[in-house]
Amino acid sequence: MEGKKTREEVEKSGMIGTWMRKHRLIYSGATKHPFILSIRDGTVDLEAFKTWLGQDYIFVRAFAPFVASVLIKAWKESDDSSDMEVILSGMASLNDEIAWFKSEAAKWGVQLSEVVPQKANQDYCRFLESLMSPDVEYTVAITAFWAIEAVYQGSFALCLEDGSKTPAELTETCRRWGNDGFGQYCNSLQKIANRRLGKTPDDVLTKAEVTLLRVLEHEVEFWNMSHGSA
Ligand code: HMH
Repeated sequence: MEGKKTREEVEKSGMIGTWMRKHRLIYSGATKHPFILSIRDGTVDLEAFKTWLGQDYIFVRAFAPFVASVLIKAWKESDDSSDMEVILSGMASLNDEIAWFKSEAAKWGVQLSEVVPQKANQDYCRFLESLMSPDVEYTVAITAFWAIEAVYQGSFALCLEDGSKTPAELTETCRRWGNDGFGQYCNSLQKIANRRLGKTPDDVLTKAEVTLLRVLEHEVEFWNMSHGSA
């Protein structure tokens, strides 16, 4: 099978590592988006930040049921009972995150009840909903879950690196997703995805790769929307 990695090669770095190398340009397009780079260099438009805040609150409210659907799939399909704890911990942090969005929005004067989801957000939420179907394999769903979290982790971690000029009022936001604990959690999700992808039939592998690319595209569109460049 030319162009394809052997199973042994895949087991060394994991399928996710292979895909990250193969799709590194689109991945860095999602994590090093101009909106994120503007936070990092301190030139961010605070109106754009407020737009992101309100829109992401709506996104997270749709993301929670998606994570619940992954939990159900893990319970039904997983070959490792410890997956459930990792997914549950993600759900628990979403509870905290929703409370955080509310208090952060109040600080910035953003009325969450009046936020209207923009098209990129609606499209992304509809995509999440399609992944909640029982027809979507656990392996595909956990790959998407990892990618959604990993993009935020990678993006906001950049804004905390040495030399970044992130405005003080945004560092707490960046720490939410850029902190080491969130990084560890993403690594746990990546390990689960790699384990599943390492023993999945080729047709499911293809579906997972396509789904990963869709996630990255939606993430870029979400940043574009926030940045006002949609
Ligand atoms: C758009 N992607 C988007 N919002 C989020 N909060 C995350 C990923 C990570 O939780």
